[in-house]
Amino acid sequence: MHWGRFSTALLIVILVFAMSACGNTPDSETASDSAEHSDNHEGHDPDASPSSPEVKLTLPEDAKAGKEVSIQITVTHEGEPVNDADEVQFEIWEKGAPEDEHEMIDAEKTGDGVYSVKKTFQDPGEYKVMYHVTARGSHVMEPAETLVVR
Ligand SMILES: [Cu+2]
Repeated sequence: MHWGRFSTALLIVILVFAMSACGNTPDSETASDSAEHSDNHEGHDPDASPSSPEVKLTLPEDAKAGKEVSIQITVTHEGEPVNDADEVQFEIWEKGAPEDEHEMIDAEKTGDGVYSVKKTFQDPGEYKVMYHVTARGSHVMEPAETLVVR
């Protein structure tokens, strides 16, 4: 069994799913280009292949209803802060809310590799927070994290 080939195919499936899940279509040519690229260079020096940026989500520790909080991510690529992200959005919804009630908020760059939004939750409850980052030819998103608002 060709595990290498299988995992490349799987990666493409995940990538395509991630892009369609987003509602917008980031540069799909870049995606197929880089997939071809890694195919052609299979078995070569791994440092030479393109890598995705890393994203770290920081949720407010003490979120209270009616009080503005800041939600932020830090984006790095190969150990360096990324200050030229093409698009950073936060998707926020109350736990259990249908897809059409998910709020998409464009983030602002507020520091070195840091992108954030300010948000006031009107009601206490459990909220889901997810980021969508398009940078350096990759789209990065992780399953939502839970934010408890008291
Ligand atoms: Cu996304």
